[in-house]
Amino acid sequence: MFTHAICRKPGLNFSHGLTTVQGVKPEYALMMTQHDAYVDALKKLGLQVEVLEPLGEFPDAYFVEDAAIVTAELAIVTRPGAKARRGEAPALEPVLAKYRPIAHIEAPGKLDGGDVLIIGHHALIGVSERSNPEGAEQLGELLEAKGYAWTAVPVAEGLHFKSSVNWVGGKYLLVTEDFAGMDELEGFRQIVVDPAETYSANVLWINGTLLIPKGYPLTRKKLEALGQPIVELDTSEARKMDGGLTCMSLRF
Ligand code: CIR
Repeated sequence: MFTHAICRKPGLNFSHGLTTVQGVKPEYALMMTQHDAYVDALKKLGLQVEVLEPLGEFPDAYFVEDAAIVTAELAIVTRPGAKARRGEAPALEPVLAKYRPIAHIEAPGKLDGGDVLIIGHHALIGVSERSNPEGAEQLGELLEAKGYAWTAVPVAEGLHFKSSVNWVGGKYLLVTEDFAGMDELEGFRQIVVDPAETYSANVLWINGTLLIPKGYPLTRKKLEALGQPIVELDTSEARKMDGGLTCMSLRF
């Protein structure tokens, strides 16, 4: 169960962040409305949410998930794979230090929290364009020292591992077709997202409720079968910046 979350408000410059999405204009006012609704949803689910101010020269900094990994035992300050985002991680350190002892991913390791999915005491660590094998290994060793097992997973599609694979409770993972049936995911039951709705693989389990992006009815239907409460949140503006529900908070 989670008791806390850390979020960061998007800045006026949020549309200057990294993105592969072309031809659509992100709207600041709408982004803020959607971010407020996201924070409210976390609070309604019982979390104490610390909302940080925008981080001036880092327009992607509200995607706080990438700059750290927080477990029950420690907080690991990452070394984000995109150079333009690297300064976001040290800026989070004093905040995290209020809650947990701190560890770091060191060069040449690169790691984004969006590539890390921890389920119980097992970490799936994506090796992607942003996270390299050294980063995965460093995180794996830090976690092993605390009693976790870990598996590296190649991420050939999508920005991060969690763009395509997320835990939805029990033994279930929600996965895109590209990841369905992968050896590294053995032992989990897989709910496969319809190819027309791949973005909706990025869902967020909070204490028995599933937060899902608004507008993906096929995924909603598949998840309803699990019998958990579902809350839909509009993520249209984060999506324009290649982000989604998991990216906008650290939960612990
Ligand atoms: C980036 O390209 O780094 C940001 N615009 C999006 C990061 C999304 N984060 C995530 O999936 N954990």
